[in-house]
Amino acid sequence: MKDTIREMFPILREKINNHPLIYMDNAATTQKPQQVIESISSFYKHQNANVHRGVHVLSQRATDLFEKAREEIRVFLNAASSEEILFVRGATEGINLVAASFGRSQLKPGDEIILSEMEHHANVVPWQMLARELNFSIKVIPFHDRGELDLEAYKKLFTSRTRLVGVVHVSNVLGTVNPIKEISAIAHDHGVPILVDGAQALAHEKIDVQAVDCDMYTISAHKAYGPTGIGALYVKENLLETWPPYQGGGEMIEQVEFGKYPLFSGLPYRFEAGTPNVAGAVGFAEALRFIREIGYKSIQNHEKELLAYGRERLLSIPKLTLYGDAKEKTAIFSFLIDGIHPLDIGSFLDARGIAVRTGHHCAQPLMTHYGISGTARASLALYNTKDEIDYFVECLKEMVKLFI
Ligand code: 7TS
Repeated sequence: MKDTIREMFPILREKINNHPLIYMDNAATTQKPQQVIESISSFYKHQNANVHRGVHVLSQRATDLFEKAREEIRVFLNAASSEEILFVRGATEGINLVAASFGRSQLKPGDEIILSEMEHHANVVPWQMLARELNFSIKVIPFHDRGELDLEAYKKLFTSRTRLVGVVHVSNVLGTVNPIKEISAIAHDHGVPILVDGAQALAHEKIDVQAVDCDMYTISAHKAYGPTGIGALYVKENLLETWPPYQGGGEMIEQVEFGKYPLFSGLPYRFEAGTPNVAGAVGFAEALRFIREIGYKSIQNHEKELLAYGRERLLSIPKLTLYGDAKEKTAIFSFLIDGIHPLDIGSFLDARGIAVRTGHHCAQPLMTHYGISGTARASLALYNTKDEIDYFVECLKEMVKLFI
């Protein structure tokens, strides 16, 4: 990737512990390009107002920008209609919305849902909380050690009581890109809707919700060069029409009278109670423009090169185990070094300016699969370079010499 791309990210000029920042914690959150930062600042300087409720010019400007952002997301995901795009705080809230609205209104005692063993806690805990309340059960798709879902085992999990499949598109620990088109088709053969957690996909993969034919798909802007606190949930319109609102308040009603049940707004507003994160939506749309200008092709070419290079370099380190070697994967390296605690790896690298994450990465069932409690994880993005990988590997080699 050209230097001009790195120059678009002001934070990459930071020094950390007297070293140039090498940011390899992109699965937690990506850095933001200048144009995204500018778009948010410009919104507050020139357009700030509440949306959908004022006749004044600023309110109309803010409303236009907010609805334009929804349309940008629709185009980006190739949803059929912008009524299928709900603004949420992020992937976590998207999944909680599905659980609170669809789940609470449609799941019954004795029902079953299917999740995978490699889910982030965001797609596990909301279902566990609801399962206790409603008495349904959760079945789990196992994965093979190299990090690929066992689709034969998946097919055998369906019964007449299966009501939902929930699967992560890209694993935040292993980088595995799951075959969601195939997983969706299998769910639909059984008449079951599918929810895809796309938090880790948006920055790396072209998403086409109609082509993969999933029913629900959720994303977070901050994992794809956009701001924190904003994301989107896509839900097929014919399903969304049957769901009740899950939060009440302003924006989501047509009429309220004491003594009567409120009359709710149409889609998508029925699911967007209260003042939304307008500036966030503006920044989100700008991040999508940024991705589109660069193009997934160049992003993927670059990241695939980093993946192949990094994998080979890391495997040259004695006593290092890499977790996740799926055929289709993003540039994420989860690893352990025999005899060194992952936390020490994180601190050692931090002292040299390298940001990686350590721990269970909110995927404890996945850790249980491997019989470990956590890993060190370097997750790359479009601005990382081979030189950074070289330095990262040198630091790890130095550490192995010192510690073992
Ligand atoms: N789903 C997946 C697959 C994720 O990786 C994450 C966050 C979430 C959901 C939640 O997203 P949020 O934007 O709502 O917080 N993953 C990580 C991670 O790997 N390290 O920190 C956060």
